[in-house]
Amino acid sequence: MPQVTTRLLKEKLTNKLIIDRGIQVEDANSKDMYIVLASIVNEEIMPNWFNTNKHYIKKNYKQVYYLSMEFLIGRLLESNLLNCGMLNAAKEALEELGFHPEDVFSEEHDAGLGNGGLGRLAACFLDSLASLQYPGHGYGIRYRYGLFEQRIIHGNQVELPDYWLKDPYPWEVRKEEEAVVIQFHGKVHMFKRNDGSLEFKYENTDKVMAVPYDVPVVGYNNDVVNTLRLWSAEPVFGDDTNVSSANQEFYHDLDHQHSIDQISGFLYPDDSSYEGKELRLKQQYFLVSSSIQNIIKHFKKNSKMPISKLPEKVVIQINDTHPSLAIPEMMRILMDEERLSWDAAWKVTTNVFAYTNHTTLSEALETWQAEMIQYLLPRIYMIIDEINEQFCKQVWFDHEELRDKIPELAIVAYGRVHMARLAIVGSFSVNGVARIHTEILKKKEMKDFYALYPNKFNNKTNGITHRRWLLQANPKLANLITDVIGPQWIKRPKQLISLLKYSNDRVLLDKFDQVKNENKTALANYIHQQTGILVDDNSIFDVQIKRLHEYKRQLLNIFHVIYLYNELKENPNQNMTPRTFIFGAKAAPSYYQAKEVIKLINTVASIVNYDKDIGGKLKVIFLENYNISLAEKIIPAADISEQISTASKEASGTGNMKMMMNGALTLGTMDGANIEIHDLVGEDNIFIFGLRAEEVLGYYQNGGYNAQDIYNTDDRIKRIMDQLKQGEFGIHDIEFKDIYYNILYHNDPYFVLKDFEPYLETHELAERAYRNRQAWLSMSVTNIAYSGKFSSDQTIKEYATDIWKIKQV
Ligand code: 26V
Repeated sequence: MPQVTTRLLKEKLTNKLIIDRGIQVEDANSKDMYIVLASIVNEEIMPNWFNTNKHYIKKNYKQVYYLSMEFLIGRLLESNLLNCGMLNAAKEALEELGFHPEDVFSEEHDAGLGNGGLGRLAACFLDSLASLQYPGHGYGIRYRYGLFEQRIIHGNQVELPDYWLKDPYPWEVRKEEEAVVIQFHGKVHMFKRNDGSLEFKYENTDKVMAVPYDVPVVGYNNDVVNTLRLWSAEPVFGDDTNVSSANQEFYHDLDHQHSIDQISGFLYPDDSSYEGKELRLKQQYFLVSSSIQNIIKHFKKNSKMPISKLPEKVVIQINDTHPSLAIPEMMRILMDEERLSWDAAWKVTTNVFAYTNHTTLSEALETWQAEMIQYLLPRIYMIIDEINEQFCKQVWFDHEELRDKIPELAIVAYGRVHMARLAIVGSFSVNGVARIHTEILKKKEMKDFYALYPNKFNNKTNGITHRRWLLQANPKLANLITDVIGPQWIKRPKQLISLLKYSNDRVLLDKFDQVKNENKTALANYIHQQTGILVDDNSIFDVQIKRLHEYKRQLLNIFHVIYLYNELKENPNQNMTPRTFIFGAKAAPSYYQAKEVIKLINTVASIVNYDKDIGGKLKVIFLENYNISLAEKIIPAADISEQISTASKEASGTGNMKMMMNGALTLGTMDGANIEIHDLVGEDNIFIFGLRAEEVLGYYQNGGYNAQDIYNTDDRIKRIMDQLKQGEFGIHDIEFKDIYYNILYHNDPYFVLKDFEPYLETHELAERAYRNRQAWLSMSVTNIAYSGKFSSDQTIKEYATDIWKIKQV
């Protein structure tokens, strides 16, 4: 794209304000500015979008489709400007016209169509696909309500609906002509055709229209624009051939209208425990049926190849098991509509799908009541049943050694459909998201499947897009890096490694110091404006930002804070580097224990932050409504990145990578991608503590841990636990009995007490290290230098070569 100059942009903005909105710059507010700037960016994007599509069709490239119930894309104006090469000019133009770019960008409502790591990963992958010029697209749902907005009221989480589409969303294009019909319920009738093949006809189905809204995915400075296609559920009106008159009548029933609206109504806000709700199942089938229909239609129209060749031109990645009904849906279309035999259809299907697993937590594993699938999706259930039948037979006859294991391998067992098993059997690739996670899948969680299909299993360590998480979120650091090593790292993030040469260069370290300090001051100002609390920008910014979950152990973190507070109360003059503990976390609305922890953090904050005795040495900040745009503010200012999950529980983590890339040092357990960070930077550049995964798994298997013993022998812990139970926090007499009992009477399932002492000692090490400014900065630069390895560009290249077999265009 030609570089747009500041002068030209100013002119365009001024003209557009007049022509589109009838106002002059002097009278415009930041929202007007946001609207016209987005429209100017769209003018750049649209021709490239059209050309990219045309080019892909003309060359008939193999395409990858990323199917996901979640895409946590956040705001798009700034990243689209960045990727179009217009960001600097736009910022200058806005400033010269009297606006703060930050205010203008903040007018955009975050697209929060995801819960956390899994949804954000999908968004990073789309950015990398387009930036590396891969033909790859996302399919998801256009939820009218994204992840709830969190307010903290009297220390408690309160959820508000996130109506992110209140204002027109400038990045979507409705494509009515591409709508498809999805059918639920009804009866299936089977007929024999003259040639002996079977025909299936559906009767009395409930039909729903899936209407796509396309969002452009802009590559970085390369004119590529891929597509994120989000489906919206609408009633089927008019004299559409598929709709019976009974059906039309049926939709006059408002309840039904309502139940259709619900399908793309809201994102399920729980990523911690699986619940077998029918609406969620409807959402899943709605996504996969519309997407698979669309993919096949596109293939037939553009490739002019027989359907049996689908795997040569199409590969579909399913993001966790949530879209795994795509496998029987593909079988259904291939057999019932394309008239392939079972065997031919199975061959195509199992060469098209690849599955990524994102968790080994048993409470998150999806299984559906067989009867529910049978009632909602009768034809799909028949197919699942047949897949199961054939699979079990195959194990029985070809793998005698696994015969006993059939109940644990069967896709349908004891009245439930096991989605991970379906996904493994129906895919040619199964991957975990960090080295340790994949090893746990192979050796433990999916051991028997690994024995059956050793070649399917592979690892793809997660990554993050350095464009959003460094270039865009931390322009000062990005510019400094470019000043030092030149701009090549932007296209090839692994070249950040050149920074290593400078990790002891005093002049340079001072500049890094200055950037970090400016970012901390900016965050301190934001905190002040949001909470009224003044934090010391010379204090250590210790950050834990992620969903609230017991295994992530925000509780361990706040225990440490309470310990420090107790120490300071006893000895206010002790020599301690001031610390600011920053939290951001949403709890699933129904997750009681998680909500108690939020309340505890806020209660501790309300005591510590106002206690004059401790001389401002300790501050606790809980920033409400943690989301992508808040992450962009916090991460550049972090000194310490808390990654303290119970070892073996965090599949990968990606916040760990974002903070590393912004110069924070990880204080964490040997879990998920922390291990790979540790192996890269070396033990001198990271703070590792606590039980190892083998030890945790060993305790689970053989017992041998007793939380009560630690409570009885460690006075520091006893004191904290008793304070919780008795509500003995200064003026507040709120008690946290449930936390107390949960730990002591359930034997501390996440090993909070067990890891407390090593955690505390490691914090002491970190505090001491922080006092040596040069040494700290040198560690920080070392971390940035190695972080290129965690660019999602690297991850996507590995998916593309090992799994997808697609080429950069
Ligand atoms: C689970 C469930 C359970 C059923 C109801 C709805 C629902 C929605 C989302 C999830 C997601 C759980 C899996 C997940 O988010 N895993 C995270 O994936 C990240 C990206 O791979 C990884 O970095 C995190 O470690 C992992 O926890």
